[in-house]
Amino acid sequence: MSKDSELLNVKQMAEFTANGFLRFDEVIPRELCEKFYDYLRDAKQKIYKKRGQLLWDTWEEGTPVYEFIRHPIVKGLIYSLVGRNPRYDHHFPHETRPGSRVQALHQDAEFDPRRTAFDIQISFFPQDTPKLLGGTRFLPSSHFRKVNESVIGRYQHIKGMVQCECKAGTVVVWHTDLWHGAQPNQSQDQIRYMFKLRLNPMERQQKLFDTTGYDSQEVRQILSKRFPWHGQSSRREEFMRARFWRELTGQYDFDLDMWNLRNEAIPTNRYFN
Ligand SMILES: O=C(O)CCC(=O)C(=O)O
Ligand SMILES: [Fe+2]
Repeated sequence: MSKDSELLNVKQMAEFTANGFLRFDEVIPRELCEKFYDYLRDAKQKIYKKRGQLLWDTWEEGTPVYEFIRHPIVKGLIYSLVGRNPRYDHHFPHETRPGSRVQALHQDAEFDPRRTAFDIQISFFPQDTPKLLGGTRFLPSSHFRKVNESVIGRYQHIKGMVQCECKAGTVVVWHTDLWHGAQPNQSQDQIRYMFKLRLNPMERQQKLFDTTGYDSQEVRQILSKRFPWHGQSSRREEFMRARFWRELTGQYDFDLDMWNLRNEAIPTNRYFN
C-alpha cells in the first residue's frame, strides 16, 4: 500500500454509526500476526503501559504493536475515529483458555457521561479464530444504550447478536459502549488470544474522515438500518444516530425522519399568537 493511512469513507463511518463497530478481515499480514501471537504469550504483555500517554509513544520501535498501530488501515481508522494524537487508555491481551465458560454480556465503559464523543477499542485477532475457539460476540447497534457495565449480564441469545469468527489478521474497531462478551473456548488445547487497545480522543471528533457524500441516499439507508432486537424502539436509535452523525460531520441540520428537529428550539411565540 502506498499511502501511510487509509481514512474511512462516509459509508464506513455510517456503518460504524449504525452498528457500533467496523470489521476488517485479514488485513494484517501473516508474518506480523505470527510475531504478534508470540509476543502476546509473554506474560509481561499483560502489564499496562503508562496510562494517559500519547499512543504513538507507547510501544518501542521493533515491537509488533508498534508496527500494528502504524499499519495503514489501523492508522487510518484511528485518525478517522479519534484523531491524529489519541491517548493510550489501556491494552490487554485477552486470553481465553480451553474449557472456559461464556463471559457475561457487558459494556466496558461504566462511567461515561459523554453524549456524542466516544472512545474506541481495537480488537485484533492474530490467529485463526473459528467458532470453536470463541471469538468476541457483539450486539450490533447497542452502543447508544448506556447501561451500568454488567447489569446486562443476564441477557442471553439476543436476536441479531454476532460472533466474531475470523481468520488471523482480522481487526474490529468498536465504540466503547457496544455490548459484548467473550464466547467460550470449546477447543481441547488451543488458547485464544485477542489483543484489545482502548484509545481516548484528544480533539473534537468532527470531520476527521472523508466526509464526501455524508448526506447521500446510501448513507441515509445505512443510518436507518433496523435490527431484530429493536422492535418499535428503532426510532430511538435513529434519533441517536442522527445526533451522532451531526457531530461527526459538523452538519447540524442533518436529520433522519425529523427525529431531532422535532425536539429542537420551538419558536417562543408558537403557543401565543
Ligand atoms: O475476550 C474477549 O473476546 C472479550 C473481552 C472483553 O470483554 C473486552 O475486551 O472488553
Ligand atoms: Fe469487555
